[in-house]
Amino acid sequence: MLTVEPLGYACGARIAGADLSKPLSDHDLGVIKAAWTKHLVLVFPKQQITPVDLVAFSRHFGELEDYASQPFNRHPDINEVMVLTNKRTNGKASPTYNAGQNWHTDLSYTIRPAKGTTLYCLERPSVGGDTMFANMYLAYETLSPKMQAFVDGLEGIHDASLIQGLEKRGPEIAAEYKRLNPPVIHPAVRLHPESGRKALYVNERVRQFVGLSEAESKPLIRFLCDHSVASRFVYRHYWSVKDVVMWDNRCLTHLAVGDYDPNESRHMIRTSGKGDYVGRRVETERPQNAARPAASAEIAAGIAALRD
Ligand SMILES: O=C(O)CCC(=O)C(=O)O
Ligand SMILES: [Fe+2]
Repeated sequence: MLTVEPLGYACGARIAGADLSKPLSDHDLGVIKAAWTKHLVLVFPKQQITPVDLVAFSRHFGELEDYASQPFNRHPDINEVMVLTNKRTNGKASPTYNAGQNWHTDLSYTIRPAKGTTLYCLERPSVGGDTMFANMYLAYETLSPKMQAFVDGLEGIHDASLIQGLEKRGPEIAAEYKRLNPPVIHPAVRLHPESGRKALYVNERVRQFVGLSEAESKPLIRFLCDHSVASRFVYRHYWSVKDVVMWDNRCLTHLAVGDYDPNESRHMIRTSGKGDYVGRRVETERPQNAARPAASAEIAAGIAALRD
């Protein structure tokens, strides 16, 4: 028998009584899906599972990402499993040692951002290394109606170069990451297909809004980021080894807190579900603009220069 116990008001619930190393019954899967829609972050404590079990469990919620856009620390045999670790290999720093350290939603810098993510904790430092989750339904719903109407009409440009600490992973990794992930456009507000609620889809990896100048965008992005991660919207997960945590990237942002001793191991494995929605590349904007008559392009460039 599964039990669902809320862990936070904003989001988060613990599911007790599940053994994710075994196939799930339709009934239990139904309970988990309903709890996920309601609580957004689910914690399954004390799981003894293999990477193959993690894949099998995650597949219940849809097709999995193969992490082709970030092929830096995948499991040696399973492309769908990413290894998030600060452990060094042959004296070299792990390319995922500082993953997720600014507020983000997974793979939003790709054209098909991850639907959900499942993380399994194998080792944790003695103190610190929590993960925080912010409820982006509440972030949207607590904006004033005028701001909601404005943000409803915006699209954000998500840029992998805004991943905090990307350059610290090494120049080759940073360059390859950016090459594989040119900026993409996603709506600033997304309707969640299962809950029917609108969620803010703006985070610290958004560079600018389409049609607004950088100067206009920056303070609004800052405001929305700060507003969305107010403590009353946040659940903070304190990890225990063998926790499996799954979250919904369509209505949450999250952050890995980097407050731990780098000499202690923090080691996790992860899967992500392929998104149920596809955005578009920034480049697809250009041909439309380029198609304008030369004279108006010149005027537009002049106005753009004044605006910036
Ligand atoms: O390591 C963590 O706590 C979370 C890292 C992260 O952002 C992720 O797995 O998507
Ligand atoms: Fe993440």
